[in-house]
Amino acid sequence: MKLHGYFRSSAAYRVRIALNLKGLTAEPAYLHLRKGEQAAPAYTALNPQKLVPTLEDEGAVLTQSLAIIEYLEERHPHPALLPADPADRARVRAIALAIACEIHPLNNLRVLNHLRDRLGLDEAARNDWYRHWVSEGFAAVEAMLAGDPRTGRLCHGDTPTLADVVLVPQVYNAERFAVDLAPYPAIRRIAQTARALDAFAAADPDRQPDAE
Ligand SMILES: N[C@@H](CCC(=O)N[C@@H](CS)C(=O)NCC(=O)O)C(=O)O
Repeated sequence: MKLHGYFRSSAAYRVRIALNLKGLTAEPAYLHLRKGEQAAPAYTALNPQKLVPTLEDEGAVLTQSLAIIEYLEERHPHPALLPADPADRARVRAIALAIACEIHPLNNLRVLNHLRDRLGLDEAARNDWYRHWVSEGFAAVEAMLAGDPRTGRLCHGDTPTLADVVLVPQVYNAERFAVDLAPYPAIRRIAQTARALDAFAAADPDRQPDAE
């Protein structure tokens, strides 16, 4: 397997965590997003969206981190990242999607660049945008976690699921942009618990060979 990514890409970070949880290794290939390497023709031939990550496995070229993780789940079912019960699976996916679909795309590098280059927003305004969407999204995720008895030491019970795999990278990003996380005690507690696990710790952006 080969994983095309970037140390700070939270979508690639999700896939690194999932690979580690499943005891899988992928040869890394690095693209420097701030230098625009995701737009190079050799890469867009693999990923026409010009986004990381992309996973290559046995001739298959896979894009979109959640599709990649579900592929890994199907190919390597143990340990499972989704619970057995359909309603529980839907809950775990809903937490993951609340982050991956409702928070992350609004704060992507290309969105922040557009706010700067086309709409003329200065850094303070861009940071305000960033923090607004994380805060609004995290308020909802906090309610989903704090208000549900199925929440345990982690998002769903005590073993890592897809929800934790998506939550931790978003918390890392929020910290980088100095989002106030005080209003989200369940998120903070769960992220701290998950990050202490080897699979999460080894996937941390600051521990990747391309980290700056
Ligand atoms: N929904 C996609 C999001 C991928 C994505 O947005 N990747 C970011 C890094 S986290 C990226 O490549 N950004 C490049 C850019 O904005 O130009 C996924 O989950 O794979």
